[in-house]
Amino acid sequence: MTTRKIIHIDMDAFYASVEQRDFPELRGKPVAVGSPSPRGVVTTASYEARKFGVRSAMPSVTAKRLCKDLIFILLRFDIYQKVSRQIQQIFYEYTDLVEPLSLDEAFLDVTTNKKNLIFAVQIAKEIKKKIKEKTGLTASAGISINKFLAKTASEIKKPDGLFLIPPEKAVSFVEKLPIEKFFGVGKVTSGKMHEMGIRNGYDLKQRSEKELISRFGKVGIYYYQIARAIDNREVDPSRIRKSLGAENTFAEDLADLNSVDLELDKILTVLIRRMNRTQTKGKTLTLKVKYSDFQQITRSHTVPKWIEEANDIKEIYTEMLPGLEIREGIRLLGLTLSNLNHDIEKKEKRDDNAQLSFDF
Ligand code: TTP
Ligand code: MG
Repeated sequence: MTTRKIIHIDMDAFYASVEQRDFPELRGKPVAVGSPSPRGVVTTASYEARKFGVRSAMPSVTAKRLCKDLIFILLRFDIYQKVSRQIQQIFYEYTDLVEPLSLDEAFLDVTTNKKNLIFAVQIAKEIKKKIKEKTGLTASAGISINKFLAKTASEIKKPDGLFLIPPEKAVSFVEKLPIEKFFGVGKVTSGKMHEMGIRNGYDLKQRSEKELISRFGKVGIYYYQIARAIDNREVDPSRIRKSLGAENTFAEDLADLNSVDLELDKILTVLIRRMNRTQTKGKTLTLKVKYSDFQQITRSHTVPKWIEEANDIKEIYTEMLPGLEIREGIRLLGLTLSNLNHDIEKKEKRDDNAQLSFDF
């Protein structure tokens, strides 16, 4: 088996950097992209604002308290999309195996590439240079033998960074890596791992697959593998979004329907933000409930009209709640929208193409 060469590219403080590029008076200043209104949320913060502790997904009110001089800028989604297309074009100069994760990041498999370059580091350097020339913005690159390592690597030297984890260093790199830096290990999980005495990859590797599965469910298999620097997932260029969701794992399990209602309200806010940001609507809503023993249930409802507003969603999930069991406690709640407009548009396009080919 040949070793794969995977690059992960991620733009630095993406929305905020675009705003500082287009409005020079914002350069060097603490900037938050998002609405300053009482219910507003920061989507991203400039590096100057991050020094004060301002972070993505933080309520604007909290951000303002942390940083008195914080400047709020409203989102200009069409501009970010334009930049996103520009950087993707650069990626395709090297390979068609490009898997975008969001507007500002993507995996590239450059094991074989259109320019027949041997060194993935050289490709990453060229891509960073071209991004800078074409958009005026900086990106960070991670290079390694699989997605997990490449993604982890791109975070290490941010901003404007480049970091290589060569195959022979992969295992020792993971051993030393603090558990909260692992791609795919969120805050709640890293907290639990700390409680179990797992501080880094080395500690994680000492646990059996069986123990990790019994503690974390199916994702325990993934934790077992990444502790050994193994990640066999392919870079998938055809991955199109089929659903859009938001979920939350609670630090303490929920014990009554009242708190379920409160938490769903918060999850709804996040989902609506994601829907607005990506201009997504859908026809199916799924409620996911995971109990303290990791048993999971889902309830779905499909409607004939587009689900596009908070009220539509609330109405649907409120109908699903009566009779919902609490059991020993609920550890996770999620809301997912599927049957999306994008997905459907793509399907329609494909059908058009199929139709054309009949004309011959
Ligand atoms: P990220 O790549 O997570 O963050 P970033 O590019 O702002 O900063 P970093 O240098 O750490 O990579 O997200 C990319 C963009 O997606 C970000 O600029 C704004 C948007 N975003 C949201 O709208 N909400 C969120 O909760 C997050 C995390 C990002
Ligand atoms: Mg980024």
